[in-house]
Amino acid sequence: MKRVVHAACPHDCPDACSVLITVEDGRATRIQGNPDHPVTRGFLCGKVAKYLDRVYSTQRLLRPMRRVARKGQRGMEAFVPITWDEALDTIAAKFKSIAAEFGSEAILPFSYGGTLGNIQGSTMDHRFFHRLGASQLDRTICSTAGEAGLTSVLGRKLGTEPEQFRHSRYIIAWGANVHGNNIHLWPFIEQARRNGAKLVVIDPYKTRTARVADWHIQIRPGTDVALALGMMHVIFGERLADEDYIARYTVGADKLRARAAQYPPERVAEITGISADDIRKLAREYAMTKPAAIRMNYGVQRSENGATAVRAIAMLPCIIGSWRHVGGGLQLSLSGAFALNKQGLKRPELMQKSLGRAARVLNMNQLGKHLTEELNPPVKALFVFNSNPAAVVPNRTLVLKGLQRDDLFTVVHEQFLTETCEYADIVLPATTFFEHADLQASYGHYHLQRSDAAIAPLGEARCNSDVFRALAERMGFTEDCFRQTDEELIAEALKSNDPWMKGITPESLAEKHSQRLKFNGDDGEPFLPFAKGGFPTASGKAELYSEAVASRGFDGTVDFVPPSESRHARSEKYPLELLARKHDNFLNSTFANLQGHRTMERTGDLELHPTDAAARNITDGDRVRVFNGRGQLHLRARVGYTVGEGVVAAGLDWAGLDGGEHNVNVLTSDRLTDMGGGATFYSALVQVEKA
Ligand SMILES: Nc1nc2c(c(=O)[nH]1)N[C@H]1C(S)=C(S)[C@@H](COP(=O)(O)OP(=O)(O)OC[C@H]3O[C@@H](n4cnc5c(=O)[nH]c(N)nc54)[C@H](O)[C@@H]3O)O[C@H]1N2
Ligand SMILES: Nc1nc2c(c(=O)[nH]1)N[C@H]1C(S)=C(S)[C@@H](COP(=O)(O)OP(=O)(O)OC[C@H]3O[C@@H](n4cnc5c(=O)[nH]c(N)nc54)[C@H](O)[C@@H]3O)O[C@H]1N2
Ligand code: SF4
Ligand SMILES: [Mo]
Repeated sequence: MKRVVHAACPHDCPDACSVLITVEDGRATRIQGNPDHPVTRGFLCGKVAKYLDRVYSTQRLLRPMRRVARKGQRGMEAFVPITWDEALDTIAAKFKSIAAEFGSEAILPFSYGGTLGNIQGSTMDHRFFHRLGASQLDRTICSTAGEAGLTSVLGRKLGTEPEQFRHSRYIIAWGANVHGNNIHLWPFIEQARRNGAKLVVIDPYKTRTARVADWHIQIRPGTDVALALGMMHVIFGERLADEDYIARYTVGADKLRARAAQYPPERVAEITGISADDIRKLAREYAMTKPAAIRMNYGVQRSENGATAVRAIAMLPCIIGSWRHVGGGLQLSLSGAFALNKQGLKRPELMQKSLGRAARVLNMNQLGKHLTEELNPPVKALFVFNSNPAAVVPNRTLVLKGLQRDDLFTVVHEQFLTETCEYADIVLPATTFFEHADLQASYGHYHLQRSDAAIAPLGEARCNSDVFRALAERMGFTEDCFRQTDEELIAEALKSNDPWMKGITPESLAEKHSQRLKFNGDDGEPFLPFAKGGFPTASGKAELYSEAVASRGFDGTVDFVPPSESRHARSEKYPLELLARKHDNFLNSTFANLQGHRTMERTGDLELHPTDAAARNITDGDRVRVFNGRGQLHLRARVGYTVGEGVVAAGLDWAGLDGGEHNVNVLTSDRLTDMGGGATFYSALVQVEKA
């Protein structure tokens, strides 16, 4: 029998696609983008279009396993299969003994974006670890710096919906690799360009998006604050600002004017590497072409001054008043619109029961430090799911040193034998989104979706919620919340009095699969979050000066502070700025292990500028050693103009594939961003030499 199941792609991607899965006799035979979904519009990215290869890969983990070899040894031979009962009993016994000896905070959950589904992403797991009294994980690896910067100006993570970009006349993709990481915005941009819109890309790397743009501005990494201030200098100086919008809906404009006056284009040119004429041209075009929209993405905030950079860029639409226009404004993340019942799902009050207080919070970007430094209590157990920390966390050498500890009990719940599994004591098999139901919000559009399970779990795989239900039972947690089914969890999530959630119920979602949030009480009208102010900040206005930011020791407007790991440090030992990038055809470390996906991607390369190559006697194709004080790796030189002078780039990959050891995170730093505790993947200095 043949049927078509409605699902939603749960990967960490702004597009949150509506997916149709054809199932024949219990087996998925086809995947396609839903043609009726207003953002998906009938196509999927190259990664997920090949998803059957992932679901039915012969490398899928299908049984629980126990380690029998030393930690760090690769391959299935390092494990023997065990039953779920044995696995769960072992974990529960270990958690109990560790809690008794060291306190429950010696146990640390570690998860991130394996699935962004609200049920499999963070519900039962949070309940479980709260009830256990485990340490809390500060999930900062991706977006918290940007969130801090954005909300310091706007108050909430809201912005321009993708459907409106078709009406824009001027589009800036600012640290946003639209073609690689946000492909469903592209058709709207193309539509706008057919109507005469101009696309500008501000990125230190010549991405696929930059190559097809009208104008690529190859900014030096970590200097966006200066560029935004330079634009403001021109906009204020040449009276291009929307003074009416500023007067009505912003605070701190005068302080900001004074600051911008310190950043004439000539000074900004020296910092950013962009000519003063280009800075003037960009500012004028942006302020004078209506409507103008900025698609900023998280690339901007992976620098030491990343939160301030986002703060500075978020001020621009407030100054030119582009929030007023359909097709104007700015988008970074739209996730703040989804007022789901997060408290009800996560039950933070359970911590009171176990600890009588909130458990300590550990920043995930510093996992290596937490596992290797003296902590009280030390981390003695790590439960990893929805994440591959051995690959994705910065300062990987330190992370591996920690994971290598024989006295650390590590559980990994996974679909594949990842690099992290190489250090696991117990490995548990996880389902894919084909095999479980979920509720899917988005950070790149305003449609809430229900994802149905298409097929039965493969082998003995279990979904995240099932694993934590079973563990709660083993631990003797008797609260009712541990017995809620996934369907009950979906209903719980939708218990919300927020007006934008009106009319979105378990029943309506089961029938319609996808519903746009109800912004104006009705469907379909363009949503203009800040056309008439309404900023949910302390002042009720867009904060061009922020007391909260100032009280934390930063400039209350914005000011350019160069990253300590940047060319401004004038390091002779490590003079090159590294962009430790994502691949277009992988999703962070996900998909990198699948041969079909690898053939679409160039891996193992170090991209460098001809001048930097010549200075080191390196020619295209040479093997090079890339190193700094944290680590080294060997890559193949690719000489060209994808990067500017003084900048090199390499992609995130699994170590150990193709016989190489090329995981770029041995070079990245676990230093945190200015605000938000974020990761600084794009602030790292290295040296390169011919191997
Ligand atoms: N194909 C694919 N899609 C993905 C992902 C993936 O790995 N692959 N990852 C997903 C995830 S987890 C996320 S968070 C989103 C992220 O989506 P993006 O925010 O788009 O992510 P990045 O690729 O980190 O950064 C975007 C661009 O910022 C540039 N950049 C780096 N430093 C600077 C700087 O200092 N200034 C400026 N202006 N630009 C800079 C980079 O060169 C890069 O091209 O994408 C998601 N989608
Ligand atoms: N050098 C460098 N490092 C980076 C980045 C970069 O740009 N450069 N990007 C950073 C960013 S933005 C992010 S968001 C992080 C991402 O870090 P992670 O969230 O760890 O991302 P992934 O590498 O995609 O690993 C997710 C894992 O979850 C598993 N998984 C998927 N679904 C499920 C499920 O339902 N249950 C369970 N138990 N497991 C599941 C997948 O198989 C996969 O191995 O990486 C960061 N690391
Ligand atoms: S990864 Fe992104 S673009 Fe690809 S199918 Fe999933 S949501 Fe869509
Ligand atoms: Mo991310």
